[in-house]
Amino acid sequence: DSIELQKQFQAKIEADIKIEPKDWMPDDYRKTLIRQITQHAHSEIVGMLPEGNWITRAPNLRRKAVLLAKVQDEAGHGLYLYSAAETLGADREESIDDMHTGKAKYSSIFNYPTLSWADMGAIGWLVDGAAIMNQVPLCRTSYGPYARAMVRVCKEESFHQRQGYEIMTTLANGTPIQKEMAQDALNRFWWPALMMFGPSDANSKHTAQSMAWKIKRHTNDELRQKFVDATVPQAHLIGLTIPDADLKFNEETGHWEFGEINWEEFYNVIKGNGPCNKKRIDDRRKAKENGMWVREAARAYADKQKERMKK
Ligand code: FAQ
Repeated sequence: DSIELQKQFQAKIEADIKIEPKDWMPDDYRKTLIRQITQHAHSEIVGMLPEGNWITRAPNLRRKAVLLAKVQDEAGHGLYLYSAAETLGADREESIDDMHTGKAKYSSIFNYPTLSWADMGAIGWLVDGAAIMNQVPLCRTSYGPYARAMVRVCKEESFHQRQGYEIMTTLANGTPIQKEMAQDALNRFWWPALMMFGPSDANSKHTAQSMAWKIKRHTNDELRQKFVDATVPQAHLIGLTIPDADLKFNEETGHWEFGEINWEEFYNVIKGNGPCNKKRIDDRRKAKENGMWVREAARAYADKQKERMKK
């Protein structure tokens, strides 16, 4: 029976028929999705912190309104994703607690500090740019609720990427000090942005199975290369230099070849030892504790309403 179900499931995957919450699915498919979707949700929520750090210090009202909207969008993405994970039977509060205890991961990129206003430009341009590269194919991922959530998320990420590149363009065309700020932000965020795509294909333990299930549509290295190819000309267009001495264009393949990623740094950050890991988790834990009374009050109110309805 189980072999038959397994066969039917794989046939649906081959035919590009979406898997829906009540459909039969292998346990490991469910587990892999819960892991990836909750890690993705945690990234959106923790990802609000580095930019939230600059909302009160945005250089003018327009910049402040845009940044505020962008950070709120990330909260929305987190909420869609937690809901998508719930359709697989994941418990939202348990998932969040797993992040707080270090059992569940979130993207390495959000463990780096935001030191100047130019970092808001670099994050929008590079971090949201990398997020789009990874998430556009996820609009075709095999699990229905995740794929549908990604459609709206990608529309918003695309606005985020443009607002970041616009900040970088303005700074790069500004005073020498402003241009230097933009270059410095690029220098600090370039390599961590490349690390967002995950370990090299040779070391990515989940890729083969996730590709067979069409959860992932491209490998980590394929998406990383696409990102480099799209982003290098954008840097050149505004007169900034990619901080990689080995970067060169290969006329034959049509791709930008780039230097070796510092994998020791990557693994160190995902183990919890990046520059801001402790601060990020502390901030999220405190947010949960400080918001507890609001949730308790809302629950008590809902219970009272239910009682009243009975009368
Ligand atoms: N950081 O075998 P693989 C955003 C983990 S965008 C931390 O290759 P997989 C938007 C991996 O989870 C950022 N951990 O794994 C935004 C696995 O963990 P395990 C979030 C990483 O899943 C912008 C282990 O290493 N986007 O938030 C990282 O097949 C601006 C082995 O790796 C997504 O999550 C990393 N960089 O491929 C918000 C997209 N890379 O098994 C605010 C959806 C790998 O130990 C501001 N996720 N790991 O628990 C994916 O596409 C995939 O999960 C990958 C990793 C590609 C990230």
